Amino acid sequence: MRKIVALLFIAVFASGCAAASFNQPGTRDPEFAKMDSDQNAFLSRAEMQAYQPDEFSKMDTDNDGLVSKNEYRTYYNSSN
Ligand SMILES: [Ca+2]
Ligand SMILES: [Ca+2]
Repeated sequence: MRKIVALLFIAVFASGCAAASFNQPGTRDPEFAKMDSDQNAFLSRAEMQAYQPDEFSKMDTDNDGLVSKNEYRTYYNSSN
C-alpha cells in the first residue's frame, strides 16, 4: 500500500513539474502557437474557430471569450 501511495505521489509531483514548465517564460507550445495567429499568448474565439470550431466553448471554461494557456493546458491534459 505504501508503494502505491509513493508511486501516486511521484506521478502527481511529475505532472506538477510538467505543468510548471509549461508556464515558464519562453516555453512555447507549438500547437498553441500555431493557433495563436496574432501571437498575443491568448486564443480568441476567431482564432479557435478557425482551428477547431466546436472546441472553443469547451476550452473557455470561464466564458470570457479568450482561451488562456491554463485553460488550453487543462483541456489538452484532459483530452490526452
Ligand atoms: Ca491570439
Ligand atoms: Ca477564458
